[in-house]
Amino acid sequence: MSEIYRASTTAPVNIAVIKYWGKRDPKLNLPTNSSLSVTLSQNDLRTHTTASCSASYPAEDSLLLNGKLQDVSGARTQACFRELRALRKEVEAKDSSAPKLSVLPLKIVSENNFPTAAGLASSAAGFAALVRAIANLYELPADPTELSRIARQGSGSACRSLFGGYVGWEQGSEADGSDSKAFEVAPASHWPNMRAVILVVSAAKKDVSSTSGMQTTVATSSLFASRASETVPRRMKEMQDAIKNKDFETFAKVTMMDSNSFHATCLDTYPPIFYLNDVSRAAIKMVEQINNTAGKIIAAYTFDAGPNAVIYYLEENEKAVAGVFKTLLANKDGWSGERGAAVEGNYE
Ligand code: 2P0
Repeated sequence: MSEIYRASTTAPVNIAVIKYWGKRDPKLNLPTNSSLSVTLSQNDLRTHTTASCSASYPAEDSLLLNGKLQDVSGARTQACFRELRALRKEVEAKDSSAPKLSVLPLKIVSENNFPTAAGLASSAAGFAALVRAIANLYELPADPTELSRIARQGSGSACRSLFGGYVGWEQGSEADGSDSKAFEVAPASHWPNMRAVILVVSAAKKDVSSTSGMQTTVATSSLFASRASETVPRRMKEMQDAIKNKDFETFAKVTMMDSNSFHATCLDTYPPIFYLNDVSRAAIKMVEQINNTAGKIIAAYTFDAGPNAVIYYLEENEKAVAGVFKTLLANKDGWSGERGAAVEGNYE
């Protein structure tokens, strides 16, 4: 019986406050602008992945996600496998006693602890967990920056899930992507009272995938060029300063404005891409009302490539922010469209 080598890890979902939208190289997932996200607590939304390899396995690599066999022949998964095997080969070349794991078939088993039907993006946590699980299996130096470059090739946003807390993704300028990687802006412990509530407006699969949507935006939107070259670089700096200074009002304002800017470029795409719906717009109005009542900004909305809202707030404003949304969801009156569900998220 051949030995089975095994390693497990988890990776969290991240929600961008400065959005990644647009690639300058679709093959390497090199973006047209830098981005910044907040990593969700592992207790809330995360992927758990076990990677194993053995001479006794069938010759083909395999990936099981939530109990379903996935196609691993795609260029993105293959790029991750190839890069990790190359790094393992270096380990084996340096240490002749290291078992030759790089030539063994891989078996990857992943589980999300949130319902796939929730319509929440899982590719970021998925590829981050896959890359780290194999890196652990291969006993590679677990430098998250190095691993982020590999995970980026699986899914762009995955590079940000290799770090906890507040994470940037430097767009880089090299053609080979060597400087397009994630970096830590601040650990979660820096601003421990940050909270989020996720409003699942629709569990339906999005009709325009991020990968194809952003390509159409780059090709057709005239708003897009100024977003990538002027708006985002300025906001990256404002956002990093806001996080360093724990300045919630600036953090929130920049978050909301960047979400609006991203969705404006979607609308400016031809044919237009609509991710927000009436319920999303009602959530925006509700946040504005909460902030007006408070007399200052205590809540921020942001939307990814779908209608679900993520609302950021500080723990001390739990009642005034999350409480209002929960009451609303419990009592459908005044809430148009499909009934939402609240998923609470802490940041750690
Ligand atoms: C983000 N999104 O920064 C932005 C905001 C969606 C809207 O990253 O093609 O799934 O796999 O690199 O990472 C979604 O894009 O795209 C995304 P690929 P990905 O979180």
